Amino acid sequence: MKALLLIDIQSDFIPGGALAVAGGDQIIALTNQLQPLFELVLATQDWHPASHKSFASNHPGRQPFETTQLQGLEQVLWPDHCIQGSAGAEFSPQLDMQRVEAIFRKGTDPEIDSYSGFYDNGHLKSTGLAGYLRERGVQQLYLAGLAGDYCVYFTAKDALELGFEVVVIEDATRAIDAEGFGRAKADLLQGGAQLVLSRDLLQQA
Ligand code: VGL
Ligand code: ZN
Repeated sequence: MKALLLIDIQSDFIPGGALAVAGGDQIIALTNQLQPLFELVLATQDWHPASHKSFASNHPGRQPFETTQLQGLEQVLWPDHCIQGSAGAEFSPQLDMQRVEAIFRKGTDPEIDSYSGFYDNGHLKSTGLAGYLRERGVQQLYLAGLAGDYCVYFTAKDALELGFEVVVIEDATRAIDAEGFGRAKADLLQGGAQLVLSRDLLQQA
């Protein structure tokens, strides 16, 4: 059984948002078109308290996109984004949510960031996504969403490690940094992930 996981398609990651990913708006109609090909559609939602330590604003004198150490891990300092209950944390209003059966929130612990939909960056706590997928009999996990070089990449990496077959729908994602995304894709291929284009899936259907 295959599932489609929509990663962080939230207003703050869409042009006009606080941590806009260039072209992020261009994947929404496509992900809506892809949804009917899957028996199960799930979503993740970046969901930070205002006090989150991944925000540059919580480190006096530091600027967004600088790096620091957090819980012994390298951490990019982001602009404030996806604050719990804010408009920017909402799913894009253009995103079809009727078929989304469950939403996995991440990034709620102010002390650690969480790019993957499965675990925080220190792999200290699970979101429950792996157990959910196993209980629903999912073997193949298709990924779409934002951002390709952060949350899509780390979700794919964990999914591979957990033993799922991973398919990244390459044109249904956009990256913050093109070079970083190039490295991420090479790493995922190396780890056994597949990269496909949405037209290949839509033609098969
Ligand atoms: C993300 C940076 C910070 C993402 C989330 O969804 O890729 N990136 N928080
Ligand atoms: Zn975040």
